[in-house]
Amino acid sequence: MIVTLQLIFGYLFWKKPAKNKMSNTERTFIAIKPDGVQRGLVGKIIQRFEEKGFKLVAMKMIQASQAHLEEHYADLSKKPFFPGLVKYMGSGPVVAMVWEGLGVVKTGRVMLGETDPAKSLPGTIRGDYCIHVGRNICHGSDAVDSANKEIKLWFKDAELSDYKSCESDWLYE
Ligand code: D4T
Repeated sequence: MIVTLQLIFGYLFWKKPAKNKMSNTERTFIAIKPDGVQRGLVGKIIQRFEEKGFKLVAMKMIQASQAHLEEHYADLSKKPFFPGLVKYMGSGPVVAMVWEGLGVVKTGRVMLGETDPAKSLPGTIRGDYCIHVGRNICHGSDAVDSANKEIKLWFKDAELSDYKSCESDWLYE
């Protein structure tokens, strides 16, 4: 009897985890493109994510192959700018990074600004540091699913650091 009551109450008052609940350990893939590297903006872009409070989980400089970039931008393969995009992205090293934090995918995109720098507000990375859509200095995942896919494409599991940031208790309640 008691067990039955426990089951009924348990069922009634059990709080289902929200399906889209945001997590402090959400991750996004951010890349500083070859123009961002050449123009000496690596430090400034990293600084913005650090100062915001996001946690750096992985970072490396890599000159990506054509095949790798074609896979990264596979969704855009039918676009007229695709060949130029792949060529530009492979024209020099990029700084590939994984950043972690609550809502980092969406907030990361806000920090980057619009794809077209001309439409990006001052205060955003693209709004402050670039002019042309074909040289927009940084990439950021556009959704949690694509972030996970991109992180897998650019990093091995062993390259992702697992550590507690000493700031975390002061960033989250
Ligand atoms: P990335 O992927 O670089 O963060 O860009 P976005 O997510 O903001 O935008 P996107 O996928 O639509 O475009 C990818 C990449 O293509 C370049 N591009 C885009 C371009 O050269 N000409 C264009 O007309 C567009 C729309 C810029 C970003």
